Amino acid sequence: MTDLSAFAIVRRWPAAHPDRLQLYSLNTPNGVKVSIMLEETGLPYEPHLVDIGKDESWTGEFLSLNPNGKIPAILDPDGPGGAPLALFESGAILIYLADKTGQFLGEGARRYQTIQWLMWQMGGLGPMFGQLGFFHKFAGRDYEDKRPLQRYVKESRRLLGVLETRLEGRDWIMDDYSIADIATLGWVRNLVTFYGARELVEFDSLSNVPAWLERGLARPAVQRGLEIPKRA
Ligand SMILES: N[C@@H](CCC(=O)N[C@@H](CS)C(=O)NCC(=O)O)C(=O)O
Repeated sequence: MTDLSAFAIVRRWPAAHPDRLQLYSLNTPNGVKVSIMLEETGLPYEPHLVDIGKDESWTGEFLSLNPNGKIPAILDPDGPGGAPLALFESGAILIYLADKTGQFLGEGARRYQTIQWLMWQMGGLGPMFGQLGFFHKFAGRDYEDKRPLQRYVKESRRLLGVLETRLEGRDWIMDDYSIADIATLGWVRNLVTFYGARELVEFDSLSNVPAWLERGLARPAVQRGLEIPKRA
């Protein structure tokens, strides 16, 4: 049996199946990227709920795996060379899981272009939508100065426009379904549902993005992944 006792995180979130990949997460837009990917690939894994509402990602045990204090993170008992591998940052985890399973990334030029769109999500769409959420739905909503909100609304609309153009004549960001779609679907869904920003970003003026979102949400693995791990 695999021994994960050297990893402090298993003291707070014990592994019932230490031979399986351990996922420490919550079903937020960043968290679901990894659960969707795991559901899509069929890799056996054990999800652990890290309740960020209770600051559990800032505990010593979690920080021992991710010093950045954010979900998602994984611990794969069967990493490169058969040694355990701990990883954080959802984009890095997606690339790792794609390489491990040989799925949803491709080779040659296609590999780099997929990573390009993944980085676009990681560095652009995710952070900008997140700021829009802060200023539209959360604490920033009460700020008198509306310029920060306007800035993030404008940038979110622009990014949606980039996606709209990219999806012209394509079902998926890279033609075939890839980790670029897996990274982006949960964020776009969150923007128009949980953040309540559908009208604000003029989502219904788009056609390719809504059709792509619907296509993505129809995938059984996406539906399952969106619920894992869920707060009790
Ligand atoms: N760039 C990171 C961002 C992760 C992130 O922002 N996670 C949020 C949830 S979506 C979190 O853990 N927030 C908890 C906190 O900041 O206290 C990634 O993609 O993994």
